Amino acid sequence: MTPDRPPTLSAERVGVLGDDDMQALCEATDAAILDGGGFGWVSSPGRRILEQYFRGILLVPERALFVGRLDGTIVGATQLLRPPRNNEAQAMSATLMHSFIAPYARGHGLARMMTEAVEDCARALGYQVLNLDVRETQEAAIRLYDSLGYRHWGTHPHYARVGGETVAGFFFTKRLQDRGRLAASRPEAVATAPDADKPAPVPRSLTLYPAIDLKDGACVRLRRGEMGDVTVYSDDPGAQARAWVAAGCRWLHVVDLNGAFAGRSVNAEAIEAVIANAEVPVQLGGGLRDMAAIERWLSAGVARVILGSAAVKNPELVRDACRAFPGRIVCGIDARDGRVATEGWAEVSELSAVELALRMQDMGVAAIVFTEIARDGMLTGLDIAQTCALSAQLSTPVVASGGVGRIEHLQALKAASAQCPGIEGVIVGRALYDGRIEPREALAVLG
Ligand code: AMZ
Repeated sequence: MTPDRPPTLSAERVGVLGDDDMQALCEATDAAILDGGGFGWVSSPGRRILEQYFRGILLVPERALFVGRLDGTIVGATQLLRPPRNNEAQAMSATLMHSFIAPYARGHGLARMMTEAVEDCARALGYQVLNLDVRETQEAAIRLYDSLGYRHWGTHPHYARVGGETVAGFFFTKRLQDRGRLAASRPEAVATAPDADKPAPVPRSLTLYPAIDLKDGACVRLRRGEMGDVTVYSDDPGAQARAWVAAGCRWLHVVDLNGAFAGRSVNAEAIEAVIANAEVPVQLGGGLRDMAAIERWLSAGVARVILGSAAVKNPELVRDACRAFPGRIVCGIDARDGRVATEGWAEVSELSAVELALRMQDMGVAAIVFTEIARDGMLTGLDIAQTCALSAQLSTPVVASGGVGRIEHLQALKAASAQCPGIEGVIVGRALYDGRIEPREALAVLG
């Protein structure tokens, strides 16, 4: 940076982190932690952990990572956390956390820019309130939040131990929406507001996961998971992946069907073709039953792995995997009459879907994909009531699956998600392949 040129500043949400950005982010984080401020850690956890942590954030739908750049280099970061959404009150508020700027980049106003970027994002997602907490020793941050209109509403006297000292923590909150927006959700709060008839808050967007189910190397769809009732749609999984991405899809959902029956990956070549051709994150399930298989696919470029049978039969594996790969382990719960099926759905266990989901949530899975087997491939509509009931008992996001046949089914899910904010996305297979639903139309409805 030359002294006579003002620095360029920017704050943005990041979706992927290249090597240079990751390096700069870890360095800035380390410097901020060593300086004693602005992050959850009180001592440096080391480069490997930091890297794992940031990669994990990018894969957890409930978290959004924002970075601040000084002359193009990342020098700080903050996160928007969309907390458990079990009820309406929780669904109203988001949290700003782990905000920091490296000591060498302070004084330019980047922290303010990042905070405003987070606020804009939270506002666009329909949140009414942004909460945050900060140590009493972080005086610059306290001044900043004060000047941005945050209200200090509480103090925790034993908030953190820093350098052998106990320090207090301050809790701040800010109302994000204008009075018109607020009126839509709490009419009594602004009964006298002249603009009380403004529309309701923007509902959150749902992720569309187009399904690539692989059988004998080809892209297929089954009906109710029966291997005998199969429709082959493409014998080129790589081309199929490209097609869904070209149509605007931001994720791919891949299942190795032979693998789910065999208990090990069978369609490895086809999966590799999908990974090589997908410019978007891929989640993969089917036949992943041990740590070696999980590691293999995560290091081969899969963003998240889905564990189904292992969740029922080997929960310790799920726990260990969640610890080793935070944010990258998803549980697939496939239910027949509310009971969980395994081994390619050939076996039905005694376990209820809700029981398993709660256990998996405790293990730390990033999301739960819930499939109603009776509807899968039948085009008759999702089991929205069951999916909502499940998500209402969880703080982990739920992806709905099984039965989408028409655009109205997605509209119904979107409408239901206002009451069930834990629903994060939906898997669509046959209806997309048959052209009953156009990807762009689906993305427009869900987005
Ligand atoms: O259609 C089926 N018979 C089927 C299917 N789609 N069987 C399993 N699966 C999927 C699950 C989950 O994503 O929905 O395979 C995954 C689970 O595999 P596993 O091997 O972990 O149980």
